[in-house]
Amino acid sequence: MKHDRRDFLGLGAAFLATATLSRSVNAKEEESCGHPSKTKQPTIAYHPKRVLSPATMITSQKGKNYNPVVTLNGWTLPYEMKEGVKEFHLIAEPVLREFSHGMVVNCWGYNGTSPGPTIEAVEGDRVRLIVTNKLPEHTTIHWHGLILPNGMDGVGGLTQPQIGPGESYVYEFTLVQSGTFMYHPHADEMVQMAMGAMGMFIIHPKNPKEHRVDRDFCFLLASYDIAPGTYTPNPSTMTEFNLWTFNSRVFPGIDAMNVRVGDRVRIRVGNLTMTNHPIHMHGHPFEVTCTDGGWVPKSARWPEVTIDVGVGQMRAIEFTAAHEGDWAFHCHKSHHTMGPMGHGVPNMIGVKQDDLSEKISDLMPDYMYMPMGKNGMAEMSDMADMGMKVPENTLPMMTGTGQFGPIEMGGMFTVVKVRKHQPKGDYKDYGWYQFPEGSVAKKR
Ligand SMILES: [Cu+2]
Repeated sequence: MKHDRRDFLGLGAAFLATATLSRSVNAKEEESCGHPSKTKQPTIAYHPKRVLSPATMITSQKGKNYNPVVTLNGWTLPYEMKEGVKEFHLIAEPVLREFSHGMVVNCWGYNGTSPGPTIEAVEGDRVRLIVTNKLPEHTTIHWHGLILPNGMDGVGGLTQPQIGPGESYVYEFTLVQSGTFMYHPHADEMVQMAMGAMGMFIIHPKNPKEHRVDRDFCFLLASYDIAPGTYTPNPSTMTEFNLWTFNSRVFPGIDAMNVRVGDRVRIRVGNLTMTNHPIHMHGHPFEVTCTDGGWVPKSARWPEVTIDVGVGQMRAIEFTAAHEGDWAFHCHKSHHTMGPMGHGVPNMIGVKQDDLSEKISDLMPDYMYMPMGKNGMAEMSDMADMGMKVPENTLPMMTGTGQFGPIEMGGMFTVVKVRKHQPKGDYKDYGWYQFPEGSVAKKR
């Protein structure tokens, strides 16, 4: 079933759907994947079931001989030490994820969030991962990139029986490598990953002096097809996704990466979408220092400002933050830095549309015609701000506002904030960069 926005954006002009139409699309979507979908905007604010309290953070970081990763808009899973084994509990379950202010999505994830919490451990650790399935169908977890006994690899049918709804399975193995890895189901993958079931698995080197950085960020790339006005991703979509996310968040809902001038910075990016993403960093050349296959030897590294992260791959990039400012960090496929509303509309660049609006409203008074992009799309950068009606639970195509005006992004985009005067021991976001006088490009 392809309930495409193109269907109601057709007729040779751009329309915005009415709420009625959106709801019928949503009802169809519920049938297609059997997931309990919301037909109304939830009235409660989104809260993950397990909020990482400051107390948890202190406990889980006490005595660590490594610098923990910062998961963008995410968290690290606490563990319990049981007779020398680090024991983690993962619960696969339906979750609500706020993608950005104004959009909440029915996802599948782990422990209350999608993506699930980051698992962090140290090379040489013995780990026990207890997986409980609260999804409506069977699942497994595959530990992507890990060297482990075959029976722990998590491929349903091939290396283990599927984990039925309500069942718990135990995975236990020793971590014999360090680097950046991922976890995801290897059971009905098409549906479960399209619904957001995935997470990161970070293994720090045994020797804390190896691969040491000051700031260590990580996130997963995920894509979704959620028809405007609806709440549930369509898992049958193969190429036509309309939401492109860092950790199931879209700009401006994505955390900035705050660093201090002089910091060695690592950003680990895993790709569990169905296409590649050329990830681009402004202002700082970087090197790829780690893939999901392991660390890249120093002699084999070269400078880049864009690195293509292929499907099922992980790339960790590193650079020394040298230049103060607000540096854009984004996927370079321009449609991947856009929100859903407005994709698939007819090309109106250069088309005279002055009387088209009246003609269409005569024919179809319930629809609102939007004279879209005669001179480009920038003129409709934030439809909601312009007082235009957008379907419920739907983000605009271009949004976000900086100190100089609209940023016109909406997908895989965030900012690396490099600051000279970031207070010691504090990486809070203190807002936009204060440009020295005379340092900003200006009108002549
Ligand atoms: Cu992309």
